[in-house]
Amino acid sequence: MAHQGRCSAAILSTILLLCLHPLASVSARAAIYTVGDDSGWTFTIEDWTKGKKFKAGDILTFNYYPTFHNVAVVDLKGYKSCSASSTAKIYDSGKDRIKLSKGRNYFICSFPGHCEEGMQIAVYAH
Ligand SMILES: [Cu+2]
Repeated sequence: MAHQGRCSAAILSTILLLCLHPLASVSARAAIYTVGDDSGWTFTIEDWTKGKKFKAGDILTFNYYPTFHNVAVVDLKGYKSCSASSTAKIYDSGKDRIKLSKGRNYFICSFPGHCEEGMQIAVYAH
């Protein structure tokens, strides 16, 4: 009984969160991925995308300590050079949910040296 209560509470709060979240309108078919799985958004993460098939509208969740990292949305040039332009969109909540656009999506951590240490991913969304 106690277990059941916990589960319903968890489900309820998840539903509540989803309803309150601005991305709640995303189609039910969109998948949600946690970048880096249990390790979260961290160093040497480039290979995490391997073998995954992403679709436009899928959500990437970036979990990390905002004191140490952030997520910058960059273009190919920014990805290759590990630099976020002054106009780059930066997420820094530590629990960011970012919707994939069709085509290539590039994300780096813009803290000095982190992208160079492999804190970057390139995602192709079909
Ligand atoms: Cu970082």
